[in-house]
Amino acid sequence: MSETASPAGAPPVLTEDGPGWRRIVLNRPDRLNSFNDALHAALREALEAAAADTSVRAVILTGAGRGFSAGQDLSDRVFDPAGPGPDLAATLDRNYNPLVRRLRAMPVPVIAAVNGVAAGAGANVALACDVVLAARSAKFIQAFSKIGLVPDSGGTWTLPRLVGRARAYALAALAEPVPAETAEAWGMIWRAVDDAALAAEAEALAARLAGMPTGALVTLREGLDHAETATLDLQLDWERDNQAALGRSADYREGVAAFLEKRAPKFTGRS
Ligand code: T3D
Repeated sequence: MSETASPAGAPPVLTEDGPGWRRIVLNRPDRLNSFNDALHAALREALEAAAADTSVRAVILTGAGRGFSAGQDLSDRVFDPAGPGPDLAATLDRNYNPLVRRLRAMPVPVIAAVNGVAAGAGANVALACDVVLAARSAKFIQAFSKIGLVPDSGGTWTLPRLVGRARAYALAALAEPVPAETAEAWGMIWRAVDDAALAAEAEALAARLAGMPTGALVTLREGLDHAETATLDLQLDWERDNQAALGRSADYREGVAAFLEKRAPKFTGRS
C-alpha cells in the first residue's frame, strides 16, 4: 500500500491498486476513522489522484480496523461553552460538502466497502458512493441527533430517497443502529456480505466495473441524480441527449461489434 502524506503521525489514508481499480483506505483506526482536517485533506488528495489516473476505472473506499468511519472527530469539537461554538457551516463548506460533491463527480464508479460501524458523516459518505457493500457485522448510525445536529454530508437528501421518508425520519431522529442486513432489506445499500468476504467481494466488483464502459456507468449516476428533480418529460429528453452522446463512444461501437461477432467486449472506458 502507498501512503498519502499527512503532516501529523500515521498516514490518514492508504491506497492500493488492483487490476483497473484503486482502494482508498481511511486510516485512523484508533479513532474509528473519524474525520479530522488531516484525514479530509488526505482523502481529497487520494480522490483527486484516482480521478486523474486513467488506469483507475473503479474506486473502493473502505476503513482500516474495525470501523468504516465514526463521522466527525468530536475531540476536535471541544469549545468554550460560554462562546459562540464552532462554525459548522465553515467545516461543511471546507470539508464534507466538497467530499460528497467529489464522490458524486468521480469519473469512475465508487464502491463503499463498509467494514464496520459507519456513523454520522461516516454513514452518509458511504451512502454517497455508487454501490455500497457492507460486512454483515457493520451498522449504519445517523448519530447526529445524539449531539443536537441533523444529518449532513447529503444525508437529508440521500436517506429519504433510499429508504423513504418514514424510515429516514425515524432512523435519523432515534439514531438507532441499522444492521447491514436491514440496510440491504430496506434498499439502503446494495448488499451485505460475510465479514471475511468483504474485501474480496469489493475487489471482484471493482474489477468487474473496471471492465465495463466507464462513461456509461458515470452517465447512469448522473441520470439517476437528474431524475430526482425532473418530470418524466424532462427525463426523456435527458435520456435522448445522453444516449446520443454515448452512442458516439468507442465503447458503444465495441459493445455492438462484440455482440454481433459473438465475443466478449473489450471496453476501454473511452468516450
Ligand atoms: O463538526 C462538524 O464538522 C459538523 C459535521 C458533523 C458530522 C458528524 O459526523 S457529526 C456525528 C459525529 N459522530 C458521532 O457522534 C459518533 C460518535 N461515536 C459513537 O457514537 C461510537 O463511537 C460508535 C457508535 C461509532 C462506535 O461505538 P463503539 O462502542 O463500537 O466504539 P467506541 O468505544 O465508542 O469508540 C472507539 C474509540 O473511538 C473510542 O476511543 P477510546 O475510548 O478507545 O480512546 C472513541 O472515543 C473513539 N471515537 C469513536 N467515535 C469518535 C471517536 N473519537 C472522536 N470522534 C468520534 N466521532
